[in-house]
Amino acid sequence: MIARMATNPLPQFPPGFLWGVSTSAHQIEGAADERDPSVWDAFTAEPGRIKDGSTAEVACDHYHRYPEDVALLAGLGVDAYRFSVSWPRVNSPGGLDFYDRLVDELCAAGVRPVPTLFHWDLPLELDWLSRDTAARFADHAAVVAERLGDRVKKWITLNEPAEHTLLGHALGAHAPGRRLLFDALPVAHHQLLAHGLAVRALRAAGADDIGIANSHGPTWAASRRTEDVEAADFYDVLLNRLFSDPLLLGRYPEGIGELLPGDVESDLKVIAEPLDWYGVNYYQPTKVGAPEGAEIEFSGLTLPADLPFSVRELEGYPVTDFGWPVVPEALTELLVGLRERYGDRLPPVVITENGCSYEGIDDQERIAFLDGHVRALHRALEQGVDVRGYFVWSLMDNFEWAEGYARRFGLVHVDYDTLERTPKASYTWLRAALRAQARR
Ligand code: IFM
Repeated sequence: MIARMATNPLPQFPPGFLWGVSTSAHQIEGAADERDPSVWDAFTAEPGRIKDGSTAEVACDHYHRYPEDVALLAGLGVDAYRFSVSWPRVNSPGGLDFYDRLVDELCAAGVRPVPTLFHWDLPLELDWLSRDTAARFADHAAVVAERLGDRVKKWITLNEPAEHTLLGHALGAHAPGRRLLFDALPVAHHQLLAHGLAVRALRAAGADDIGIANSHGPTWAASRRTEDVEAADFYDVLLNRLFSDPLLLGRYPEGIGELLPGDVESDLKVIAEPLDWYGVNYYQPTKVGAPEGAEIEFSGLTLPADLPFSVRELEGYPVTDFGWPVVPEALTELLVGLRERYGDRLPPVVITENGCSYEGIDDQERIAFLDGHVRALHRALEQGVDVRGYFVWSLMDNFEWAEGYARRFGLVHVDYDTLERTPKASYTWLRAALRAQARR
């Protein structure tokens, strides 16, 4: 293992601060033939959907190699492991047994299990355009809580409903591959309703430490011109406030509620069930301006020309191998902004994902990225934001959705031919940083 980069010691975080790493079922488990199919299996089978033509049938084979992966977690010294429970696997005979074994292994290793109940791999027969899927999700939550609730104390309902709506249903870049544009709004509403119903189901099963993992990033207007500011505000509503306002304020941003089906007011009471904490996945800020009347390439997506905004290149920052700008200070801005917008309605925050895609085992850029973001997080704490945890995305390289295996986000390298795991320099760096936190 290499850990050349000697960074200054990180600032000290409060006692009890939760350090962890994240993964998701579809991206690492493999063993696709040992569970029911999901929308991602069907999408991946369509020619041209996945950039490198790969599938997640084997992925990291975590399903069979989980003891080795738990040993890596224990060796890293994290307090907690955020993984997701595959809904199609839970529906399959013996599927829950796997999570039972995984949770036992984690507890025996002294790592707290933090499951996410939905991370995009919807059972193939279900559809978020249907309101009934929300009720089915609550049933799924109850089944998992019943089985794991004696050992799992911290729960996450959904991962990034914004991306699942936008990429999967509005733009068609992710499963299920729909290109509904603004007609995808019911997908957002039904996921939020599913979240609220699942919170109730988890509480009924005795859970008292429940959050959601929402993606957030500051939106920066391309200029002070009114057209740019209005376009940026619109984008901010779609990517940020469409999800956080109903959850934390019990209302949709202006103009959105009217576009949604059903008795939205009564659904909002369910959606705004109080949370014990609020999960934030942060990767990058976005610069947005008035529409330019042309298709735009952004984060590997082709955005249509007729949207009421255009995403602009953010110049002057280093970029990851994915082309995402590295802007740690935007994490401080984001957290302070959330606190300002939601005040006392914002529960304690946990960063449920933060990370970067870089090639190589001697990943000094990842160390610099994590170092910068952890410091930015500490600055948010100093400015009074109640942040209680930080999870790195990801424990290991994995199936990065439409990008296939071309993007490596892991602290641990995975050789996809042999499935051998090799800790990267960033793993060694994080282990030392966590030991230093524990010592002081
Ligand atoms: O890999 C994804 C993850 O599944 C959800 N959040 C963003 C990560 C990096 O793109």
